[in-house]
Amino acid sequence: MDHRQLTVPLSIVAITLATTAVGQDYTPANDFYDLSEMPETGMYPQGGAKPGSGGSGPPAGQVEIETEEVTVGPAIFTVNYQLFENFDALPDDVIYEREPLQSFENTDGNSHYYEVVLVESMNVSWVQAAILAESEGGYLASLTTPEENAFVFSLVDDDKYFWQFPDDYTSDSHYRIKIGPFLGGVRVSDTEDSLAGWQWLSGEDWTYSNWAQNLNDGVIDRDPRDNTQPNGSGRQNVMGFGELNVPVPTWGDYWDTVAQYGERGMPSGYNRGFIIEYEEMPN
Ligand SMILES: [Ca+2]
Ligand SMILES: [Ca+2]
Repeated sequence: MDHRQLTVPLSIVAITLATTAVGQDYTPANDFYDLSEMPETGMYPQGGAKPGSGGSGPPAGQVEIETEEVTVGPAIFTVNYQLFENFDALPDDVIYEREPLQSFENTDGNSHYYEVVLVESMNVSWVQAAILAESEGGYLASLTTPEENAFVFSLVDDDKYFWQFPDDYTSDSHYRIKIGPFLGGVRVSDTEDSLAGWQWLSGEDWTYSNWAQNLNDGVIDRDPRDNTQPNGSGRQNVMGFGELNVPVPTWGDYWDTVAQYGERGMPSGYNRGFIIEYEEMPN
């Protein structure tokens, strides 16, 4: 199972890595989305410098969290928030619900099991979700056929699994986009080509994809920008359902800082869950 190797090394790397890994390219509004009601957690240092406020670092009374490199499958992430090795280790303010396993027989005849994890507290990053899936003996779901994609989407086809950017989030036109549950695709590429380098944590070939399309219909896609996914210009390296204005079975690529309130000038949004796939019935 080398292809699913996941380690959380103890080594601490230079903090500069965090700022070179990802850059933001638009300006936050003055009246930024108020995060004061969000739960306090080590998952991201709540109360840190809010966008536009200048400064950085942890809020008073909170421990500085070192930046570290974390290897997840084929990818390396630089994170500045605490990670937990399994569900039992999660702090109490991570509020989640693990839903009953559902089985599905894919077109190759293999039946796998799928577990939706609803994270109501919206404070589990893609990296953390991948670690939790691995700790259970599974992986973030790989959707390798239209049939599997349709089945898994049917498990999360509800607004409660999709986080929506609030209207007052930013003066940027990226409004009311919904970020859906995380899936197991990760992009490993040095290029700016958003389509390049996608891999499944399962190790399966990336032969099927279902990226969201720009619809300009005013209903499903109210974002006036060209919003065809993946649109990360090589900087949105994890993925999940969504990135349109209603729950959709198509995919968006996301910043790995989604669900992480870090020092990068603005949060990249939140996330309300993820899907674990098991090749065999877990214990
Ligand atoms: Ca799969
Ligand atoms: Ca995207």
